[in-house]
Amino acid sequence: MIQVGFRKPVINDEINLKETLQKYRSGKCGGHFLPSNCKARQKVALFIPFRNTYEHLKIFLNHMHPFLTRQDLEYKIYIIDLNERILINRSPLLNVRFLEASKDEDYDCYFFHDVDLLPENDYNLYRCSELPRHMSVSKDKFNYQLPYDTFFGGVSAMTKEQILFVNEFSNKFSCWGGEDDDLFNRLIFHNMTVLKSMSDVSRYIILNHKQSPFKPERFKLLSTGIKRVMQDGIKNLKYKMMKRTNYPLYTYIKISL
Ligand code: NGS
Repeated sequence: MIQVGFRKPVINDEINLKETLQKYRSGKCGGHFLPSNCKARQKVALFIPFRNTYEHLKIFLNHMHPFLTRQDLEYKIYIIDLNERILINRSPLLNVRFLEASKDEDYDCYFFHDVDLLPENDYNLYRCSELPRHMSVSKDKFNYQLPYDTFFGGVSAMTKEQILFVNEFSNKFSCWGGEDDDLFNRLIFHNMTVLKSMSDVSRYIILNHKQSPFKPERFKLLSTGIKRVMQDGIKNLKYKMMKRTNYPLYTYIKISL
């Protein structure tokens, strides 16, 4: 059965960003888009952690710009990369979302978005609510079921107030896994419920990729996470800015830890 709002993402190796750019030229640079005939209700920053996944990035941008412009959003896409090539230290990379985006604008909504996830339904509205939102509830890889109830990874959206209240992600998680579970624990510790969209609307296709390296220490960090909420997070993150470049379809930021 075809669902209302359903649009199948185009996934092929032929996608070329010059053509995407010709179709979705905004007049502004750095991947900043505005609706042409109205004032958007929310200004949204989308943060995409990037690890040499250029093939995914092309498919992602080609899908996301038309998807977001159809929602009449004002938005900007940030690609965030790490200078260090050896260790993938993921959680500080995520914490930069608020610190760097808020240099440009006081956004109403800050998204964290994996580059390999493509929304399939136009009714999946990219905006924030009075509670943190988890967007990527159902993925084709899991037969469109939530992998576990407390899952907060993939795509999520929080306001500035929500981010600052919980001190964003812990900076201690390296490699893959656990940092999103830890953020979920922080939200619950602060008595915040997470809003989840209905699974037939929040459907995502996942692009194939190799499993990133992970470390067993993440389970210990998770079990002691709540003790560190106040001193480990956005408030004590230290990083060096290596590069910040405005491209037509996105702003590229490279940091070093
Ligand atoms: C869990 C990880 C989460 C991760 C989730 C993704 O096991 O960080 O898998 O599942 N937790 C730990 O490692 C403690 S996925 O959708 O990729 O199959 O987000």
